[in-house]
Amino acid sequence: TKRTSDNHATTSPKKVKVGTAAEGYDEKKHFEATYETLAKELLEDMKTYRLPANGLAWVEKMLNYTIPGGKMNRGLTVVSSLKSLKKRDLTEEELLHAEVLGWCVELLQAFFLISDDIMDSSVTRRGAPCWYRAEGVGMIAINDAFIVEATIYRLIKKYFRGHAFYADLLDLMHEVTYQTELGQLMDLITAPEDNVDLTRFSIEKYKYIVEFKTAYYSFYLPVALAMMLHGIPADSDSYKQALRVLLPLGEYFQAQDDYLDCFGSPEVIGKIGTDIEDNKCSWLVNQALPLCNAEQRKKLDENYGQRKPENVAVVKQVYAELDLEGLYRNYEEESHAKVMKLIEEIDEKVLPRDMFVTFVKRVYKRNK
Ligand code: DMA
Ligand code: MG
Ligand code: MG
Ligand code: MG
Repeated sequence: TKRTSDNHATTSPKKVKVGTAAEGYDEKKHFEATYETLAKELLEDMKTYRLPANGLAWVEKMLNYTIPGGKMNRGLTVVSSLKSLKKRDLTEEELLHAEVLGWCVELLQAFFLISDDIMDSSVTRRGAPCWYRAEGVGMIAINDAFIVEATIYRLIKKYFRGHAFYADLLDLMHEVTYQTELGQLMDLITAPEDNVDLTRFSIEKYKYIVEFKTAYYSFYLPVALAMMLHGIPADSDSYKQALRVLLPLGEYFQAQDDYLDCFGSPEVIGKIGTDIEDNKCSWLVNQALPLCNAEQRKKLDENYGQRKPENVAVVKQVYAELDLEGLYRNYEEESHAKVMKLIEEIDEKVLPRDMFVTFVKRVYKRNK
């Protein structure tokens, strides 16, 4: 994003060339401008349900609080993936369609995050209080999450109702939502807060949780949506090829998220970590368990899954003794090499390799 505006520092960097995919437009700003349009359209649509003025005002505030302002990696990936598939700049219509589906992924993400923050007892998100902790919101956030999910289907209906792939689009969204909810279920029931038992954790359980709670919606979905827009039939084998790269990439991304939960800085990642307090089957604890000696194991048993800062500090001290940061750096290198190798195995005649490389670049060695 900086890259594009810097290249055009001589022209007005703020100016958004809306409606054209000509060379030099700012992909991120254009995407953000489309959010404004879609938010207005969703509010207009709600008026057809005779939603009273205070309801409209609530939804407007809620959408603006929970939808924009993130990294938008998932949404922007629909646009960049369609470009890779077309091997050229997009027409106005193609760009709009990719951006609408990009925002649908961001809406799905907001739906999951609003609920995830309640279930994880999180405090902040994107540098502000989590929506359920915002003034006057509380458990109304649960219904807000449902509304956000429903808006996805209002947009898809508006923009794709007459298209040949409408049913496939709905199927894909529902499938990925279901997968994510199953992943969230396993994430939550593997972390009962009243019953800390570290023998419950394992790398196998970890892999299931992250594949389902993160990889499908964050990595497969944006690419699969672009593939559908490109006209690749839903039963084509190329979706399976895409999964071969995108699931391991998603696993790496969630390990990063778990690493940053403990070692990232809240000002940069915009959220305060809660995995240790929440007794989560995190990448870090799964690395620590086979490495620790009896004394360290005792400390973990006694201090993991406890809400008091002094308990969390003991766990972090054990993590430091085991050099989990160093271990993570190695894992990062290995995962990158593994994913790049999987990309090399992609058949160019089926899918463009640069589509995956672009996605890897968005997430590799991120610090937020
Ligand atoms: C993320 O799990 C998964 C979903 C479906 C939101 P998480 O609780 O680790 O995410 P975060 O660290 O952003 O709260
Ligand atoms: Mg969470
Ligand atoms: Mg969670
Ligand atoms: Mg996390």
